[in-house]
Amino acid sequence: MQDLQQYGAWRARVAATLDSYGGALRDAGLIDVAGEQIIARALNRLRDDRLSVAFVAEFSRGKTELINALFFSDYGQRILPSSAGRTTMCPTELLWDPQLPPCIRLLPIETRAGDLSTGDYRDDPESWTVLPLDLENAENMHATLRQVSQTRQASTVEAERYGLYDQHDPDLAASMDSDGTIEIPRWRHAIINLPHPLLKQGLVVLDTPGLNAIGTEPELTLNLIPSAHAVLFVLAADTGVTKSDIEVWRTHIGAGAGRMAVLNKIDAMWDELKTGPAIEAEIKRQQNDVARLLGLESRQVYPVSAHKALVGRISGDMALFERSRLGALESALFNELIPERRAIAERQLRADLETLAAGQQMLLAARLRELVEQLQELRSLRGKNQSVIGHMVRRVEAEKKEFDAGLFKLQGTRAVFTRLSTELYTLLGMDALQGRTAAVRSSMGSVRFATGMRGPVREFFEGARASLLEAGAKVDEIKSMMDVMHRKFAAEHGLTLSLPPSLSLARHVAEIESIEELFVRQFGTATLLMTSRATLLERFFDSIASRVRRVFRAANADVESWLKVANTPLETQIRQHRDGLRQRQATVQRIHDASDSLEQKIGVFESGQAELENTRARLSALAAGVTTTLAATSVATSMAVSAAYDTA
Ligand SMILES: Nc1nc2c(ncn2[C@@H]2O[C@H](COP(=O)(O)OP(=O)(O)OP(=O)(O)O)[C@@H](O)[C@H]2O)c(=O)[nH]1
Ligand SMILES: [Mg+2]
Repeated sequence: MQDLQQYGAWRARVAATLDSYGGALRDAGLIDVAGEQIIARALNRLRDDRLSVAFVAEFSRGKTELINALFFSDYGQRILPSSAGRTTMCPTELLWDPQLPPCIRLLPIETRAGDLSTGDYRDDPESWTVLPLDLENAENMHATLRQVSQTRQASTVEAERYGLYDQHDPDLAASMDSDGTIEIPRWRHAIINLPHPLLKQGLVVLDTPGLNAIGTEPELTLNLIPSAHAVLFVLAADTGVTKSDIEVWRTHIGAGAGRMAVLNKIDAMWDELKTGPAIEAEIKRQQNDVARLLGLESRQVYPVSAHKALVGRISGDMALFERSRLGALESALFNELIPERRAIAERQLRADLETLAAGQQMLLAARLRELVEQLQELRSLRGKNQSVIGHMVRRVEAEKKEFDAGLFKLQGTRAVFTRLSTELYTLLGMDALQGRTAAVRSSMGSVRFATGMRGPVREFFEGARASLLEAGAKVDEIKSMMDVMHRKFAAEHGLTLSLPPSLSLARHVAEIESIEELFVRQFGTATLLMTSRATLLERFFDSIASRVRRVFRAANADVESWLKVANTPLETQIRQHRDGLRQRQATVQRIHDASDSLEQKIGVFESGQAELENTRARLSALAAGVTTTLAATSVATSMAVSAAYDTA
């Protein structure tokens, strides 16, 4: 837990140093639109860096109890409802969004009748029922949070509409009550907004309902579980590993990075009639069994007692807490997660810093060059008569005219740029995507068999991928056109220009592919498909469409900001060069008119040059400060760095 707080503090320090570096660049006028974009994005990333941990398992394995024990024992009682039988009825997220008051937001189950996925509803506050949370009173808070286990009776017709009932599914048919109704969850999704210290640091906890609820909520399978940084799979020592446990593990989790298995309820083995070593051996044996069945190594399975850990923490019984072994799971969770998150953040920030420094150096170098040229020009005027100076005035003027003509020629390439940009936007058009989504939806409606529905969904993925690939090719085309234009312009006017940044859409293509993979995992095999699974598949497609829309929106945003900055190196340089020319013209003119003394002017330029050198040194020190804060592992060192930094 401390690790998470430290990571949060590290992020805050890096953000602070980065912010002052940005401020200094701005003051020195050495940052362009592209640079501003990099800083804003990096600061956002540091602020919103979330760490999500999902708990997935069959019902009653103790997921919720584990969450209570790991994160919320400081409330002095069980905060999320945990009890025998099915308890958590809807996916429940715990997080802190400072924009909202402490509350629980609940999405009614009836929304499952529509075409929208839970993800879509996130942007629509109207659809959620909001209940405030009374932070002062843990009892009241617990009572409000019991909403996540609420259910109600529904007719089979209604339940079928939500994809929650299927007469051909023997398990579901058995759940029918004598009056012909079945019990369904009251809510589809819950988001608990809580200003808890860990949640404030960016931790997001996802509790899921057990049983086939995981399989019926596409948002879980397609989005929340795959995107979680850690997934904890919970088994219980008293039930052992059942067939349905294995099924959940295979379809929804599987071995991989950030995946951990927990063997809960080891207190069931605390038999007073057995010796300590005998109990120990028993636990070890179960741990090995679990590992073998899940295809993990034994050390990747954590035996714990969530219940005893919670009791131990609440009652201050440290011996009991020790015996619960929760400590080992806790440190493994954070020791594994945080260094990795940090390494990713560090890598991104280093790349950002390099780009910023390169941009700054280029602008500085250009400005220095202008200064040096002007100084040379002024020095060459020493001892010259009026007419030579007059000649110089005309030469600068000619140079400026030529430059302006060059700018005019650039207008032509701008038109090409605009045309290509429009073509790019068309490829990524949201309307076209919406059209294709509707087409798949209607062709799904006309096939009665779920197996027949897979074709259109596959084509949908194919189409989405093709559009992104084509868009990527268009981006490359624009980039090479811009490169040529930059090189030509730089050569014609003797400027050094850096080439525009490049953009890759590969990560969006990869995301489409991973969504498709999840779809295939769940629906790809013919055997799993009952005819009546059609409603479920439709629900899934809605979620898939929603995810793909999000990918396209992200790709559009990338393209938009890239197009905005693609031109900036050229434009900033042009502006700087033109200002330089204008200034030269004015200076020479004033000396020609004898309103300024030559020596005085030379003095001004010389001190300007020295000042610029100073700025360069100061900015490199600031940039180095950010890098040191980035690398600082201990709080002490990085505090020292930021202290030194503040005085710099
Ligand atoms: N003996 C013992 N009981 C536990 C332990 N952890 C949880 N339980 C009990 O097991 C029951 C189920 O726990 P929950 O936390 O509700 O389980 P869940 O996995 O969240 O179940 P669903 O919400 O229904 O999916 C509750 O009665 C808990 O008190 C444990 O370590 N030891
Ligand atoms: Mg639960």
